[in-house]
Amino acid sequence: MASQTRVKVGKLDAPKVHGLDHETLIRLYRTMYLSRRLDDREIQLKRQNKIYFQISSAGHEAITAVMGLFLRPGVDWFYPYYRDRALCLMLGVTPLENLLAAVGAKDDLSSGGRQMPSHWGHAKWNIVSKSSCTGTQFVQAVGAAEATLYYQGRPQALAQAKKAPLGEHVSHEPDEIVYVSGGDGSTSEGEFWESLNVACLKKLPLLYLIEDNGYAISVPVEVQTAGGSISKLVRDFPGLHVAEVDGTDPFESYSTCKEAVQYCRERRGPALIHAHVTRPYSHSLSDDEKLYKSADEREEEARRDPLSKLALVLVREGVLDQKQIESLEAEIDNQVREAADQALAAEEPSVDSIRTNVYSPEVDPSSPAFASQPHFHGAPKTMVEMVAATLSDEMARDERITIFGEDVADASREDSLKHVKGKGGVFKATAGLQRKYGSDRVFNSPLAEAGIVGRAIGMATRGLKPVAEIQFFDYIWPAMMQIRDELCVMRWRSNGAFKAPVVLRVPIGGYLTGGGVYHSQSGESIFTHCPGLRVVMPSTALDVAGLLRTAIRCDDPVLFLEHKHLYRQPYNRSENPGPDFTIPFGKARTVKEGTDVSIITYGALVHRTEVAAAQLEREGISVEIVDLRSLSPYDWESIADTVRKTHRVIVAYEDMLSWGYGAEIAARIADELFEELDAPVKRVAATDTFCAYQPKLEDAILPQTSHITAAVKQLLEY
Ligand SMILES: Cc1ncc(C[n+]2csc(CCOP(=O)(O)OP(=O)(O)O)c2C)c(N)n1
Ligand SMILES: [Mg+2]
Repeated sequence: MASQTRVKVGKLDAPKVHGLDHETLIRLYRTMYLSRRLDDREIQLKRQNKIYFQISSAGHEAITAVMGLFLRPGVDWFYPYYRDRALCLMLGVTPLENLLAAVGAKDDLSSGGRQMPSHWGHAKWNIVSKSSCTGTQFVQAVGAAEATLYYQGRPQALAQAKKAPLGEHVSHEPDEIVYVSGGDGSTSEGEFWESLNVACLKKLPLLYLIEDNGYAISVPVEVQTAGGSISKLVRDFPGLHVAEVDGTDPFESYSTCKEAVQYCRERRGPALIHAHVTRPYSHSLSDDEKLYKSADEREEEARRDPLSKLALVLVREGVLDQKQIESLEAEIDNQVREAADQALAAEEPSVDSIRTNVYSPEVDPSSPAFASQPHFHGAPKTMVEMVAATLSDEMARDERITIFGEDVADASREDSLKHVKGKGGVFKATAGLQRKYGSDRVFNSPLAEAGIVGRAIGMATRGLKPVAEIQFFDYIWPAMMQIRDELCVMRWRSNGAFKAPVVLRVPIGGYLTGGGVYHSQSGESIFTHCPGLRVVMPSTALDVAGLLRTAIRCDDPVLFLEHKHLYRQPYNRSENPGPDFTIPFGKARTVKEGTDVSIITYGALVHRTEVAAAQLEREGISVEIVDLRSLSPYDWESIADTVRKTHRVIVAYEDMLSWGYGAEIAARIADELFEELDAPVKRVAATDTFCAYQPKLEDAILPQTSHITAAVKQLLEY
């Protein structure tokens, strides 16, 4: 740790300086100086083209180092911003670990060389992997703090989480808190406000540090934040402890941090510290602040530099004399030099390593372990009833499962539960679950999709199994950054140190006669385009049971797409196949065997294809139908087998014709199975436009049975 005091303290019995003893002051100075020298060394390496990026913590060192005095590595949970080097050093991240990240070494603990420098992550110290996104951390930290309260009341969930893969990093202490930091600019992100809302609603033990250096790259704070002060804006959040402090002053920072940490530890609610700091080294090495900051302003900032200010105090107060400071600094310079030499000699990641940790190395949801036999019981259920039944069975088995989203609870006001039937989701997919499993396990969230996904990520990172709902696919977009840049990437970017195995249930699709453009969208290819995410889309109640259970039991994030039009159809119902029925991902279902033409499809088009095939059968045409069920991974073997059998193939999908999911399947068939084809690959899909409100126009836009029969006949003409 960087905190060891090797320089002899001159006057140990001397009075404290503004409440801080000499040893603590020297520890702080050591860490702050080390942090600055690591920045300087990285800058030098960047200029020598030995590393590719540098972003400094210079000017932020005092408050972040002081924060490290009150937080406990490996006990509290951390979501630190990229300027938190001094905090990370205080927590135990070594200079070598800092520089291994800078050079992108194979053994870099934060990402195995996959992320830019200063993107902290350290499983042992509970420092959760951070992306480059400026606001995503806030809602994830909320989820982590929700896990704190959940584990408190659910010890069995904690025991189950410890037994799961990466369970060695699952921990819970009764007085643990969660720390999250961000810059002045990051407070303009919606996720910051979404997080504060939930933190205050739930009185979470969450400590925010807003490091206000007056700029977000070149944008000054008075242009960024209404009124120029974030602490003024948030003061009226109920139960939020708010403090404003000169973050370059360790003494002021000390009492401010102490009080805020205590507030959170005592479970009085969340706290926010607004710390004014400086940024002497421009935004990053890719920026030159002289382009937008005046010389006067830069000079004034230099006078507030926390490092030189603390050195002066140490000498003035007799904590260290000039010579002792010089020798302490020389010792640290040496330490940095040695660490840099070691880092520069470190092994680089191999080229094949880029494919590791995209998905769980322990649990393969496409493996035969997930193949099972149904044991049917009860009356036939619709797809939506099967969603609720499967969730219920899984919740009984695994206390780590939480369910939340908009309107998913039966009734948030528990008093009302005795008198009302309960809502249980706008489609009733979660009906009865709150009543059965408790309001801590099934609850409504504020109307905030990025928050829903971000919170789920935070919970999953801590070992829980959130099954969150996005009410309609059409409204998933506020959560897109959380999905694409966080959920899918958490395991890969941390090189397997962290994971986010969230299940996101999302009603999708059209054919609603009147759903209109905002209740009918498809767009699954946007998500199959995201490595790290599993995407499934069942077309029958039986497949819902098997695939949803696999989604919950696997250790990767899963987008579980439930077609709204299929929810209550009589033709896809099934008896309950039992509480252990799973279906492996990436295994298609042959709906019907045939010899003349193959139709590869999924979702709402499966049934339409069956109807078309029955009509064609009467005309003597034999159609084979393959329901993919799982879109990423998908069953290339089954696709190839059917193409080799019939030599004529249609890919039928509800998404738009161009760039839709089936376009890629068609392209791969044309690419890899060209020799097998007796006719071109045909696509049947939606028109490249939006669904219309008028049902008649919707029919013209979405693919229908008649389009499928016409396409089959066209193919047979070749
Ligand atoms: C979501 C997102 N938008 C834009 C960026 C590009 N970007 C990186 S840092 C930054 C400014 C951040 O300012 P602030 O939060 O004040 O932090 P500071 O760098 O000043 O410490 C921007 C715009 C990003 N990384 N993420
Ligand atoms: Mg800033």
